[in-house]
Amino acid sequence: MSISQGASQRQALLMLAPLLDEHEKKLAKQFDLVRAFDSKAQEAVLADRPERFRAVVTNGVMGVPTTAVGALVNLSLIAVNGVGVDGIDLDQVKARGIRVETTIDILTDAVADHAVALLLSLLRQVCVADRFVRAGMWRGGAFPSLGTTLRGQRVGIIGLGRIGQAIASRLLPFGVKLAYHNRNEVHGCNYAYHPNACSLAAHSDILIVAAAGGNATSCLVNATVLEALGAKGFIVNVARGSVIDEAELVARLQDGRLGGAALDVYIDEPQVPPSLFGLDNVVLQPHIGSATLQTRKAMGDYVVNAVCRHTR
Ligand code: 8YV
Repeated sequence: MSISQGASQRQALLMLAPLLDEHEKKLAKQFDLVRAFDSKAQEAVLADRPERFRAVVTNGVMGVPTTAVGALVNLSLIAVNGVGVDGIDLDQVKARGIRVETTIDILTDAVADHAVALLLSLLRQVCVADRFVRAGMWRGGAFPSLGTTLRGQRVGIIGLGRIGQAIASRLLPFGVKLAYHNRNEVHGCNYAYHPNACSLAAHSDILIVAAAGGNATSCLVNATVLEALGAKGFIVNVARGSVIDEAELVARLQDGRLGGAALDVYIDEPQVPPSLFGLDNVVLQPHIGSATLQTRKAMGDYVVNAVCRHTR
């Protein structure tokens, strides 16, 4: 075998989202990495021998657009650096027999930890108080408003999957009363089950959204649900922006029909409704639920192994 034959045997790997450097380096030893992180770059790649790709690496938000799956005629693996598959048309990939790997379980603890961090930040005004100190306002008098205790609150969790359950178990020691809404009642779970999000909201002081994104949950938290949560209600979203009617949420936070919100996710990331920026009753995060070094390393290891196993 000549050197040039050896080189040409390297497979091309399409990356629709980045991994940590160490993982990209590992993949680059074996594959010709072709990075296309935005729609323009994707269009160009798909116009240039798309049949060379057998595997795609992506993340939960990017998924793989249906047009890309259509063009990638030899695609047999989608490796998601995340757990969400709402950016993938599962019927389309199933019909083509394309395997989908996710980092299920690996990020559960990190996202659940962050949900609790967001909830406490919101109730105890951690970010507002931080801004108060940084602005030198403390010298002008004590911090003017009191926070809200978590103890004894009625917490409703929307989506009691792995992450929802991990959030629930972290909150129990705070002495909260837990209830949930889920597609189906979770067998063996003794938190109160509500068959719809509105009933859960009406019986909650705090709603935590941990449901998967996608058509089935699009705007599940709508005006009626937010109305039921009420003017003193708080909401935390670590799932997908699409699960909440974002325009309704923003309007209610602005005019006081909702107590407060802590958001890690938005409908059109990285766009965040600018009207939220001036509000003290919101905590805003740039989708970092799983973003600890340890978790991202474990996720990347899983993705690299999945790709290497599949393309051997
Ligand atoms: C991931 C996510 O970390 O798992 C998901 O679906 O949304 C995120 O928490 C994201 O995919 C980045 O890789």
